[in-house]
Amino acid sequence: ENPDQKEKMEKLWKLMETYEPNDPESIQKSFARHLEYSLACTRFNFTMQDAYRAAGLVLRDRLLESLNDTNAYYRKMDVKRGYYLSAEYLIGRHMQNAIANLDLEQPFKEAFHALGMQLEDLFHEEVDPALGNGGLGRLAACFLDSMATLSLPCWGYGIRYSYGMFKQDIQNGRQVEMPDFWIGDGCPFEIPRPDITYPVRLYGEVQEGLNAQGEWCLNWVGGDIVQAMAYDNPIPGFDTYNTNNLRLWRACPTKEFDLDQYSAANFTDAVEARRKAEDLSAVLYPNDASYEGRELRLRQQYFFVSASLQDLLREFIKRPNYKWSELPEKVAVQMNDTHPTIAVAEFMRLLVDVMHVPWDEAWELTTKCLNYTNHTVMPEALEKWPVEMMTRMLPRHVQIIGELNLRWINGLVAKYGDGPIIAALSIFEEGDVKKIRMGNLAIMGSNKVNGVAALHTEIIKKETFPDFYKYCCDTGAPDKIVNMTNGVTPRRWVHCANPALSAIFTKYLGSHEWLTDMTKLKGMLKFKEDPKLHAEWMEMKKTAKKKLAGFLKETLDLEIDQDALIDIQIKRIHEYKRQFMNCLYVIHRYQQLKKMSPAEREKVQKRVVLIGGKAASAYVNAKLIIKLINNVGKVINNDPDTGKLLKLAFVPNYRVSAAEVLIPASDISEHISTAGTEASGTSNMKFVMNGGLIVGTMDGANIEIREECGEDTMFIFGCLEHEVAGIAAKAKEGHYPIDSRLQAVFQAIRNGEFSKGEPEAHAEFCSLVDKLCNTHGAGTWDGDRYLVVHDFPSFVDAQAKVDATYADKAKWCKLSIQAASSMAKFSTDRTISEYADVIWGVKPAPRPMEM
Ligand code: GP0
Repeated sequence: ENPDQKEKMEKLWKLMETYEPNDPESIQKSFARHLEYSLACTRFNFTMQDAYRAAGLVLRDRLLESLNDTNAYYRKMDVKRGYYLSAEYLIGRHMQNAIANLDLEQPFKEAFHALGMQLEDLFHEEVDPALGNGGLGRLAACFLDSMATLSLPCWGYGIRYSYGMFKQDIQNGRQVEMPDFWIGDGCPFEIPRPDITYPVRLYGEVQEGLNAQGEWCLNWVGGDIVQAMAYDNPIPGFDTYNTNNLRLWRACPTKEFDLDQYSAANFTDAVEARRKAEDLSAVLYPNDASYEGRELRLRQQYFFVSASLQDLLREFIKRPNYKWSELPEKVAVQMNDTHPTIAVAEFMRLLVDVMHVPWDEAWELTTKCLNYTNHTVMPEALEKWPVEMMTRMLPRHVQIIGELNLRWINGLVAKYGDGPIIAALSIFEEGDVKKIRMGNLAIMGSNKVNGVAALHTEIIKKETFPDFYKYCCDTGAPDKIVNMTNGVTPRRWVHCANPALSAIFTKYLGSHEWLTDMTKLKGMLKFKEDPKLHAEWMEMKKTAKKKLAGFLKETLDLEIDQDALIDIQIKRIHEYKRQFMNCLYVIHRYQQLKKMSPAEREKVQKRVVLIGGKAASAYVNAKLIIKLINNVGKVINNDPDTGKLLKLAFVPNYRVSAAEVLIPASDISEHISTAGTEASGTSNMKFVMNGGLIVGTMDGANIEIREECGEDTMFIFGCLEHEVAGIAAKAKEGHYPIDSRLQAVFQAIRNGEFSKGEPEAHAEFCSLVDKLCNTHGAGTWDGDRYLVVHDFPSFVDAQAKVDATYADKAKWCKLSIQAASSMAKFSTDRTISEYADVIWGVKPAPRPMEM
């Protein structure tokens, strides 16, 4: 309007268009500016922590430029967008990854070296954000990296927990949980957005009323309203100018201070009520592959789902002349496990009640936009919420679900008549406590449903959701259930975690193209017997082992022999993952060594066995297994006969930053779940990409890794998935023989060899052993549910084969190179391209450098 004002604004915009230069000197200047002006440090007084922070702000400036321009580009191109809804993101440290992906490695190194600082030291100052439990959360983080790298217009949505995954302390061999207040002094890589908030209602009631158009409608009113405030986490792609966003929601009290409800005398109660709103995003539930039916957890889920759907719909309706029928051409949503599946009902509510889209059209849009990933076949992980609880908290949603179910069941009865399939497919589970099955709701409301590895997807069809699969086949849609084999990002897990290996690949292949196209690694195969490469490869492993040795010295005061074979099992502690079996094997190996003469012992391969992982705080047996591992380690490591030849250590507080040190150093790693129980596994992929070989069962993605890398690269043992039921049936009848070597191990435990002076621990260890030996329980089998006893002998054989193979260094090296070079399939770039093609229909939109 005012031409003078406009001119001034244009001047401002011009100023805002100038980008931060990336030469070393400019980086140094930015760094100094942030130290002084953002952090108020002086040249006489700043710490490494300050230096890390200032370096983080230097990166943040550059991330913001890219994030803003990428968003503007997506809007301009009016692209279809993908939205990943996940209650967990195990993102890990940002700094090294951001430097690599922004292509700033060289100038950063130069800039900081010239100031007398090592980048590595800065990286170590960063807290490791742990907003996830394990595989599922880390997968979400790898997915974000690939979405950005593939220039896909995809965002992540989740919760900004104030307390992430607990810190695990080991006291007297037992896990002790410590709070992880990761936000502490603030994180330079997140951008709080007080301007982006949405109201989220909880509780209250549904009233009949009239909408703005004067039509009859149902209104959800009353209850509590919390505000969801956005915190943006820029996700830069590698070798692209795109930076995507991970938007995490924090719960805040509503802004206006509503004193009507409270008299002035109750001022402090009013403040207290507001403070309670913050509980919603306070803490991550530390359960993995099992849920704890807590009301606060459902509130968290609804909170972030509602905010995310409101946000993405607002983006959709910002487009000029939008039509609801276009929604599926512009929006694809992925629900990561059952955690965000209240989205089915919330999407309907927003469309029908808020946007006034007619019911049938709304349902069509919902089922075209939403998709669901299943991550486990453990029944204890499939969430079910009591109808009573959900009706109190989300009354309108329960109405919607009831209506959806009525229509669904009517259709099914018309098709199949009344019968057990109807009860199986219903969203409601009858019983003393009537429940809403989130898995069923998710499948019904989704366009595609996927498993995370080939075997897992087959099991979903045949065992987890057989009736749904039958329905899909009967209605001509068998491909509603598809497989999307998991992956990992080679940027974090090879390039950043193992720079020596990254350098080898780049040198032998002549470019770093392999980092965005892992099929290029096939080019390494012709060198797999080249002695020069062998020398460099072994040097690479040595470097990684040195770093690991430093880490173990620092965290455990443990000294390891650099010639030892490094054997690692790091993952959540679970009975199905069988850390217990691994520990039993180590005891067996110890017993063998003890029996030998000193001369015989000389010939045995030295081994260091490392086991790490967190146990859910209420998972009694998992915590016992941790205690057992610690006690066994103490005995073995301090025995002068064996201490040099065999070591067992429990690595405390396993987390992303520890994985980055452990994985590159492994010779073998253990992926030994009972066949049919591990959906995929993803650390298996990281280990092999780093030249480690796998001891594993025919389970999850192990099967596909073996297919890609060759049978000779994997030490396979144990029963097959289709054999499990037969073995269990026989065990129930009492036929379940225990190998004599395992008997000897049990005997040692029962004799108290690993619980001297600890009567409580002794009783606990005996209870673990007794459970394995109890072949038939009352009615259901409560014995060795995961077939440790059955698989033990073949596990021992597989370990013997490891030692024999390792003795031939050239052969081992060849297998290591062969395996690492055959891992293209397990890059999340491949996984995400498939999601984008088959499920989302989202296309790459690389933005040009200059906008
Ligand atoms: C599966 F159900 N997973 C769950 C869960 O609650 N948490 C979790 O981390 C994991 C699987 O156990 C997995 O096999 C899988 O690969 C991962 O989800 C991602 O799909 C472990 O790596």
